[in-house]
Amino acid sequence: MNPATSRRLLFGVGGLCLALGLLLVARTFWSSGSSLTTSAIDDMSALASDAEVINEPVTDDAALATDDDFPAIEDSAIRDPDARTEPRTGTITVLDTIPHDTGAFTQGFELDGDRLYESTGLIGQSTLRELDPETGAVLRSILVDDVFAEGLTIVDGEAIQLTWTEGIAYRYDVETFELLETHTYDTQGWGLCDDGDVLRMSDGTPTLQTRDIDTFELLETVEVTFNGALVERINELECVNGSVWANIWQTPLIVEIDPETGVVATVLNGDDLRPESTVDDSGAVLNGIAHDAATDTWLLTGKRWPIVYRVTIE
Ligand SMILES: [Ca+2]
Repeated sequence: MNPATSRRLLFGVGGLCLALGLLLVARTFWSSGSSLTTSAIDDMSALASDAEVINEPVTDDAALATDDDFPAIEDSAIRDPDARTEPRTGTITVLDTIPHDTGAFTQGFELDGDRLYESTGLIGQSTLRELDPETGAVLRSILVDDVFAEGLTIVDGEAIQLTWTEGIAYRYDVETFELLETHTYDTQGWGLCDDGDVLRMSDGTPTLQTRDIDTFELLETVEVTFNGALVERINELECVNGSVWANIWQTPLIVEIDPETGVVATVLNGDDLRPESTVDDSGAVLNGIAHDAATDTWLLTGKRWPIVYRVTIE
């Protein structure tokens, strides 16, 4: 072997080793990153696998009357998240069902007093609508042109509706659905809820954003974690008593998040709620969470689900 051939061989072997080394490092990083987020959802699923859904609708209207009918919730850890030190599972109890428009690709769901609002997605089908919370009937609906609408919240007589990738939030007069103004943002838009002084927003990542109610300015962010692992795909949100409740996209899980620390405190398993008629529709996932403050009950539904459940969570 002449010296030139020897040098070429040396460089060749060296280059191969370097490439293999880089591949190994990249694979290690990829594996650890992947397992970090995947394991969070796997771990939550394992925790929630035995969580109970009591799905025998209660038809007695008196059961929906007052907080006094649900003393267990009054005393439960849901009202005192600070008292908890580790995630717990919660129980969903179905009280009643109402019909839901199976054409609605539900992206946002919120009660404002006794009025129920929904945002639906898909390009060409996105809407802002008001539903009758007793019958599920669509009372009003406007088409939102040429965008993929996402999360929705109601603040002081105004509806704020996100878009998925367009970076635009629409602000409407809730009485007339007249567009008042638009805001822009740099991330994707998934879920939105009104947390009193601020808005909470999800963008499909583990990041939970806090935004100014009036200007929509990004104020701060926190990473959502479950037992220290990041939780991806934080989706539809509901702000209740200082906690942020969120469903995890493409899973039946609903989690309660401390918005100051990002820590998941409660995991609910809504697997048994999925209507039989939707099991072959991979897009028909749980995606609507609306809390009824008057009765401390919740309305839960999913994209293209034929049913809205009224439930208690304990
Ligand atoms: Ca909601």
